[in-house]
Amino acid sequence: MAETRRLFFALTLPDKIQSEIISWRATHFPYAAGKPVARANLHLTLAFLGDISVEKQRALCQLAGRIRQSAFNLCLDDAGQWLRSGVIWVGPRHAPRGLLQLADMLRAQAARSGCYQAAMPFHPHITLYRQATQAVALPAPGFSWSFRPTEFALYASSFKQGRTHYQVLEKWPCLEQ
Ligand code: 3AM
Repeated sequence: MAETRRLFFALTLPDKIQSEIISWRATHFPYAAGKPVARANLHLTLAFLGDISVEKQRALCQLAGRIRQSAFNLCLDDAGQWLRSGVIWVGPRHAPRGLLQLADMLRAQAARSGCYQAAMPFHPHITLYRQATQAVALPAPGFSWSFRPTEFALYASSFKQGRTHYQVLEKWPCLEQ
């Protein structure tokens, strides 16, 4: 059988924002809220591709390289919990148009290439905890991190020795106008 990898497109977060979110998480959530996502694994998923072959990966990378996405500002000022999937997240209260366009393009390219795309609407978020199936009190509004994403990336996800590892395989810039 052809070798496949579990891949997804995501926005990378600047190191500084990753560190600030981790510090904030440590002081604003109960210790046992769920399984915390490691600092280096914080990302904003744009399109999930599933387990795909090297050929399909190459084709999707070519298509991604043709995207000309203008840069946009992203303000992370909202948090929530999805009890069914056990996810606690932070994300933008108002998703910038550029972010929605980028996710739409990547998801449409993925769908056309045969990668199943869930019918659920895109809800941009950064997962902070997984396996958070008991409701927790969310931090009061007032927090926010703003930045200008400079790139999006193709990530490979693997699960080894009880841990999820993400590896950035390729990156593309968001273009300044
Ligand atoms: O890190 P987040 O939560 O944004 O939830 C999975 C994770 O997103 C999502 O892909 C990201 C990397 O694993 N994911 C996993 N399986 C999925 C699926 N079948 C999925 N997204 C959509 N459909």
